[in-house]
Amino acid sequence: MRIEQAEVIVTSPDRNFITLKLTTDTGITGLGDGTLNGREPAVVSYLKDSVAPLLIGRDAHQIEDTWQFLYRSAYWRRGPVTMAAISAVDVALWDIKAKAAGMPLYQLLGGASRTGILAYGHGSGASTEELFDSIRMHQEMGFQAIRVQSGVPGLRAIYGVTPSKTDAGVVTDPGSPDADQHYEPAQRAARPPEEDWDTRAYLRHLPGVFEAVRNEFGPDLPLLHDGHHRMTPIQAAKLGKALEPYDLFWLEDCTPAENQEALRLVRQHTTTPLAIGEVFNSVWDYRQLISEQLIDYVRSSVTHTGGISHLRKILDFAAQYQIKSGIHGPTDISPVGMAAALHLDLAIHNFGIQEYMPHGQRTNSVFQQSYSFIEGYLHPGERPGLGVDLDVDAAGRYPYETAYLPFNRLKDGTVHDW
Ligand code: CS2
Ligand code: MG
Repeated sequence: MRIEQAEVIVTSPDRNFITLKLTTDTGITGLGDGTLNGREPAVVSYLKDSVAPLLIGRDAHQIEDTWQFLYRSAYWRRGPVTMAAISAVDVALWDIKAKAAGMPLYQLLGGASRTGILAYGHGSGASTEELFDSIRMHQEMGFQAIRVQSGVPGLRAIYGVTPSKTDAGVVTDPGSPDADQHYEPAQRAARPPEEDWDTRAYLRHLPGVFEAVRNEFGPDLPLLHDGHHRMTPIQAAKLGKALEPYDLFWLEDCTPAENQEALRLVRQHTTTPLAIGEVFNSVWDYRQLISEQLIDYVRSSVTHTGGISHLRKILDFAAQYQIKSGIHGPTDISPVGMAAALHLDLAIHNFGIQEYMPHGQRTNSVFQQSYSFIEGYLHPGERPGLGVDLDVDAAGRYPYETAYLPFNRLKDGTVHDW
């Protein structure tokens, strides 16, 4: 079975998505997600100019050889653009192979290790009242685990919280007419939007938010929080310790982890579980974090980490240290990338939890997916392959629009992680 065609499909229903579609000489097609929020054109060029021409004529069944060829023949190693492009190829080939075998992709990964995939939703609010409303709405939608993101007094805008009444991160129903109320961090603009930040104000405010949430919703509800790379290690240690009474499921991206040793300091001070890795793109970014058990959850998405083939290897490495998956699943992971995550989630033994921000109505008109969300659990479905189809005509109705993620400046004007 040879690859005959490689098409890069750019579409921007609720936000920009980059999809690779491979077609074989048997007529079987496969889809892969190469979306890199705020840097989509770079992945489009890498795929079109440096990858697609090399795929034509290759045996579509040779997934591992294609992966190693694309990784090593480029000479230059790793990086988000390269690994998103390799991921799109890898996932499209797994989609093809599973369709050729006539079974859902998870069956090729070892079959189901569980009946459903526990998901967490994005609870958020500029105020405690809005936050409580958002948590209740997610519970009504069936979510049994909730991420809590809150505004901070004195800050104009903050990651994960829309200033408006509309709840950040989720619409009441993915197909609802207010889907365009969806929280989307990347803003369609000619330049990255600037937001403000004050770590000390955040550290003073957040423990009180979790105390209020625990008092309102009780001790059992699994609660998560995303620090989004904005603290120093000692600040992360301070927050992790302050949140221990509220028994978080995890504290995510508590400090930038390019310096993996930094997590040793955090680990010394707190037992709050740590999740890291959504901005990482290879096993090398995790080597120390996993081998020294400095984290509890691997946050990478399939889309940004070289695909199913490479993320599976990372998760198998993590399993040796009792570290679990917490695959990244915001709306800037397309339904194709989400489906790939779900097949992996279902098959691996060391599954932890899956992030789930339902896509909006326009996105669902472009990507027809077979995955389901029922009473807090996701399932990829039983269709052969990934279980996602892309309507090329619908995709053509939403042309790419330049969009950038925000960045932070501190009060003195210093640029800071957003
Ligand atoms: C966030 C992401 O979901 C998360 O954990 O960190 O939404 C992140 O802000 C976006 O993926 C950036 O594109
Ligand atoms: Mg995050």
